[in-house]
Amino acid sequence: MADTDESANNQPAGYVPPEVWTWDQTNGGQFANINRPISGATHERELPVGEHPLQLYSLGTPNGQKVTILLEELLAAGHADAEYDAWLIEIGKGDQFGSGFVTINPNSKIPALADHTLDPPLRLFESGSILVYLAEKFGAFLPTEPRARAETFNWLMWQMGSAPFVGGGFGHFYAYAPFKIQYAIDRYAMETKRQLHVLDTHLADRTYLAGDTYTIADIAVWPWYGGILTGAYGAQTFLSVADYPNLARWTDLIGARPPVKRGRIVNRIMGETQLRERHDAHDFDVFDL
Ligand SMILES: N[C@@H](CCC(=O)N[C@@H](CS)C(=O)NCC(=O)O)C(=O)O
Repeated sequence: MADTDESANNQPAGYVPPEVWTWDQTNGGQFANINRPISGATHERELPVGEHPLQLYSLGTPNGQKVTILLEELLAAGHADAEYDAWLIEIGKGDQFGSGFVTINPNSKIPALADHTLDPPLRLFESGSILVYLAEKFGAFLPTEPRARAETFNWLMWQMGSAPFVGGGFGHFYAYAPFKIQYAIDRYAMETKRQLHVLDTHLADRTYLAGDTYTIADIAVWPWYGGILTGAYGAQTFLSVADYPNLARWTDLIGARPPVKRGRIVNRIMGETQLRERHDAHDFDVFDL
């Protein structure tokens, strides 16, 4: 905590943290209307249920894309029981605080999934948990050989722990905060570049993150770090992404897979190509993917 003599340097100048933090609902920022210091539902709203075994409630952010990419990969690999309905949860409108969504995810964040092949349906939240559940359920994209399996989990857990520094740290302060704070941008740009270098170094002599096999680790990491390399936050130049050629090679390799091209547009509400909801494999037919 800053000492009061230095408070003139604080942002805003003169700010000193009070003894007890209180919620200022007018503190601005892009997410001010949905951020709350408490959990739970704000309104009653049941979730829709479609005809497929898996019901996904999500948005096409990097965390959402992980699940839709895996589902499209499973379907492409012949696992017909991976058919799914992808319902749109607009987090900017507060859909994640509806009572039905909170029942599936008490943490009120996308993605959330319900497996209706079990009675009562099994609920899943946290994208890493969803990836592991689906990979184990279908016996796919998760190696059984101990070293490759351990590497898959190493990189999956790395992604889950690391990406919040990219999204909630760098992305927030570089692209979304209501004003630019050099200290915050420097801190998180440093960490984001460190993470990009970790991946680039690891991928120098491996095709995929776990070695020779494409796994749920690649599926988890690609939307975040492939996203940075291809334009997320408009930060390619700022972060000098040309410094990471091995990561660029891997980004292109994963991005060229047809199931990845399909999965990344599901529940998207921004950008050129958007499939707001997905209920049928033919929903992709209108796109030139
Ligand atoms: N660790 C979670 C993070 C999920 C997450 O942060 N989801 C964001 C969108 S990418 C969200 O739903 N935010 C809504 C909110 O915070 O109210 C996961 O991987 O599933």
